[in-house]
Amino acid sequence: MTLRITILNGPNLNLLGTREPHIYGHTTLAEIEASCEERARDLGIALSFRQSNHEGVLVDWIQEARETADALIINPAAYSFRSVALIDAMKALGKPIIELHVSNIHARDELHRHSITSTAATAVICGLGPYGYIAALEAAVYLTGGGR
Ligand code: CA2
Repeated sequence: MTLRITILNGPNLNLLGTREPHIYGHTTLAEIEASCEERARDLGIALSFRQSNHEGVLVDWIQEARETADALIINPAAYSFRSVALIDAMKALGKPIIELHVSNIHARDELHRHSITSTAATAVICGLGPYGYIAALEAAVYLTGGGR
């Protein structure tokens, strides 16, 4: 069976590549999506790639992934540091979850250092830039045993 992976992106990630390139680089989210689609094709993954600036929408999509995905990759962005709603939804998923950050949050300022959503993740990837998304796809294949 085809492995189904959902990638969710949180608030302001639609601005990637347009500002603060010293932290987030020059690659846009559309370019990241295109490279994920290409890698997913090679790996035989059916990919859903989405972004929202709204916490409740992200909660809805995590709940939807209970039925539609075998693993979840999520960059919760600013919600990483305050969203109990995302934690609850992630804990209810019952599937492998990889939390992903483009930057190395551990080397950031106090405000961006302590992800609380990672407590509900199976694994965390950070600091690899846009390549983190590819690494996360490969890790999702590993975590799911390569297919259903
Ligand atoms: O490094 C990451 O992927 C982050 O999740 C990105 C979040 C930040 O709050 C986290 O600490 C780490 C911010 C995403 C906003 O991205 C922007 C990109 C360009 C211009 C403005 C914001």
